[in-house]
Amino acid sequence: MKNYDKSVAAFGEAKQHIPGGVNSPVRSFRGVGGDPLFIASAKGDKVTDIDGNEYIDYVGSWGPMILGHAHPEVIKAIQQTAELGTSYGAPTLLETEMALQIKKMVPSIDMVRMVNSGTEATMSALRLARGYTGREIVVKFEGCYHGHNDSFLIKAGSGVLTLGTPDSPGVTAGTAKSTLTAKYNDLASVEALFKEYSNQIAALIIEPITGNMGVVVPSKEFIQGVRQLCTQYGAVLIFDEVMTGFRLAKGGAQEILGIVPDMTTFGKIIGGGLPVGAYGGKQEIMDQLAPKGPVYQAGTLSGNPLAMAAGLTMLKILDETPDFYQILEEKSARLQAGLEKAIAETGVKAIVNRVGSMFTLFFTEKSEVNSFDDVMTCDTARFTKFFKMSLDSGIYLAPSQFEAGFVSFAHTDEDIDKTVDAAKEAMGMI
Ligand code: HOZ
Repeated sequence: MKNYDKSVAAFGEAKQHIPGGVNSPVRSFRGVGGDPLFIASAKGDKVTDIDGNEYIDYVGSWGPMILGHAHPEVIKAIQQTAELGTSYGAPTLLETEMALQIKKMVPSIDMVRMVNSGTEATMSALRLARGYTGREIVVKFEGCYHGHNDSFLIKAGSGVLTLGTPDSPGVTAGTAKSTLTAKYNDLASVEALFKEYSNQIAALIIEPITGNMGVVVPSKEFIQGVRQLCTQYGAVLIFDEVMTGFRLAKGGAQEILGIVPDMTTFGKIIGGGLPVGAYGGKQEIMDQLAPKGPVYQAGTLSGNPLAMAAGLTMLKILDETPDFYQILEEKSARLQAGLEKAIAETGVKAIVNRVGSMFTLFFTEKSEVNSFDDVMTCDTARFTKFFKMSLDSGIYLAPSQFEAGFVSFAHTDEDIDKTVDAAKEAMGMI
């Protein structure tokens, strides 16, 4: 049993000054009970807590650490840029370079605006879609999470699902009324909403491959149908690629699925882990944004030079490293194969959903997890036992059944095999 004394004490102290002891709820370990690890440092595929325990990390700061932690080139870019000043609130060359890099990797984007987080990106994208269409209603999916803007905290996933508050108090009835919820992978539920609210729907927002209820993959028929309905009814199709963007492929989930959305939102990955988000899309929509158009959105730290330097360095590595995504696929497939073998050998009721380097081990009796209802069949008590045993074996997973795990380029075969061995041991005991 590892010693977590310092983390336990640090959490006790933090709870006296920070609500719940954390600055973002899901990391509090509320979903699994117990005290969260306080992290002291991270390098490559490992994180080290303040008690000196080292873990193989599959959280990766919830996605952006695709190169592993503290990648030397990313760190160098941050250091060199910091020497020149940390924020100007004025344009820099780096911002245009970043826009060009994003456009190169994601062809559906004609224009892109940088913000400071994924939440800011989705919030701004929705305002823009509303301004562009002159309509109010947004359609989202049960279990999908698009940050903590009021409009999206209706039947949401991620931390709110983990904490059991998918409809947050504090969201006004008016806002809740203009958010409609459909069922993921159920095209008829989307069609019914479009038929009923036809020309009132401004936008449909979706995690094209979900991460915030765990990894769930859309059927071809469903995702193509969603695209077709948005086109037919003149609603803006927003792909929330805060998790999947630049992670599943250069062009994100939209490249894999072969769907062209009208707008796309990105998060932390384009800042190399620094606080960044972005939203972009079709020229005629983006042209509505101030100062060119009337839809207002602003921010002093938007396009911050440190964040741009880190993100740009990272995106160029993803773009220019030969076979980057193929190598990542092989590492992730090794993990999946190992976990599936462990499931078969221990007889535990679980399945692995994986797309590229995103995966979720669902503890369910189901043979497939394709919907929010399937996700809800999971045995969270069993997940909790598995999570705790894994942690004690030095494997750091997301502290919730309803999240994705992330494999990075820095994960070695040896560490993946260690993970599988630890998982097998835990599966045999839960
Ligand atoms: N909402 C994030 C996971 N989907 C977690 C953010 C955090 O706690 O850092």
